Amino acid sequence: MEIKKILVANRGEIALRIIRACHELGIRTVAVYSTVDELSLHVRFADEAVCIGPPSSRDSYLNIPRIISAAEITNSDAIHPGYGFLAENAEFAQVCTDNEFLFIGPTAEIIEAMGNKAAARETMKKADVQIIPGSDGIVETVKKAKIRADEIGYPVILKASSGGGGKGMRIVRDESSLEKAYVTAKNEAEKAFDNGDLYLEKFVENPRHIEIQVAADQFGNVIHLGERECSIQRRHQKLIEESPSPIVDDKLRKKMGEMAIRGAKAINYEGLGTVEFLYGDNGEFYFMEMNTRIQVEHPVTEMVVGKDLVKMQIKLHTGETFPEYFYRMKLRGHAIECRINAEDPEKNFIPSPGLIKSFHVPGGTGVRVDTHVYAGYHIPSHYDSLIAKLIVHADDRLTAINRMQRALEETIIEGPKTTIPFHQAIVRDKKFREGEFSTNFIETFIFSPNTE
Ligand code: MV4
Repeated sequence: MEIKKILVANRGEIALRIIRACHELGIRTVAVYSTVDELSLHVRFADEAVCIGPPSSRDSYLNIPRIISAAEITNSDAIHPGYGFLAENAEFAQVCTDNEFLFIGPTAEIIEAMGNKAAARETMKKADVQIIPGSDGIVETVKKAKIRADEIGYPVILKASSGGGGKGMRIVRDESSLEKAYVTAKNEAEKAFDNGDLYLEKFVENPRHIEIQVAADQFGNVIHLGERECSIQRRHQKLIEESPSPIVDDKLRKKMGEMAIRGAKAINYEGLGTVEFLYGDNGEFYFMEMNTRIQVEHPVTEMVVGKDLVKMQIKLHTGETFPEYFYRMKLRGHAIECRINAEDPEKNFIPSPGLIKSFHVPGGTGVRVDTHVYAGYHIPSHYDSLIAKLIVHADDRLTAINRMQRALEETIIEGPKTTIPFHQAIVRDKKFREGEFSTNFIETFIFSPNTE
């Protein structure tokens, strides 16, 4: 199938990232934008741009009819959803297909199957993928949750089946607090996702979040591209990601990789996907969720495999298969990404939108910056606060950390407060440098800005 024009249904750095991949493939691009994004670089660098509405996401980047109309009037062949917004919306994928636009992502059926987290657990269990001990599907009542929690033992965690990433989640340390946790988690889930279904898992203490990047063609071939270590997160937002993980050796990578491939094959997966695992301090790892989109942190994988994942993703959806050497892809060196947000780390990460007065990006060997902003750009307050991803690559982890320190030092952003000082504090930290951390790292981390 040949594709001449792709509409990018997103904004910010990822929209620009996708436009770059398209242009290298000789594919024309259409940007869509809300009225506050007119001066963003994704609009500037696309071949065409269509304003799809006012700032509110609901009326622009989340508005399916407006995006489909933009694809129609520009005669686009395909739609790339990026991450966030409509990327994992099964209805959107189906509407694209029904209107004869190629959706750059898996089918609506696969998105739905993995979007229902309780059902995804069951599906993966059947595929012989190790899941966290827990409920079979949803727990319909407090009583049923109590019975299952007794069987697997406390602590347990209640999670929203439509959730993912924190909302509608409660850790339960003993039977006496289960009922209240169940009710509050259910209410939260109903409010946030319009679906109060909950499932139960054994709570894994001090886990690491490690995910495997997979890629599948349309002929049943699936490869994995190594892991990403994503344990450095705050309130379920990742701050730093790296590849490889400091604790994954060749043997563990092979086991995790094979398990991820088995899971992807079991659901006839198509395109790029990520299988998330929790790694416990007992050395065991368990399937947690599968993400059916290109992820924010994909560049760390790109740096160690030396491949453009967005180009690969587009090619897979146009029916290309993997060249033979992809099955014995070597991972080279170590990559780290810091997400730079317009937030004040000294004021509980309160968003800090507004005018960027000056903007200097670092450079030199092994340094990459993915951003849609520039000096004179106004960060709108309506969307997430990611303004740039700083990615470094080096031969080994310590060299990469030192390179990240150097690159952070060179980065100058005047105007908004940013998370740069926070990143500088993390990369100075002894435990971080030793690779000894879990998802609890930030909770116990004491931030003191360097005043030198
Ligand atoms: C868990 C877990 C421990 N055991 N699941 C899921 C979404 C991700 N953002 C965090 N998640 C977790 N799932 C089991 N079975 C620990 C986390 C977790 C977490 C949970 C509650 C509050 C804060 C947390 C911080 C990091 C990880």
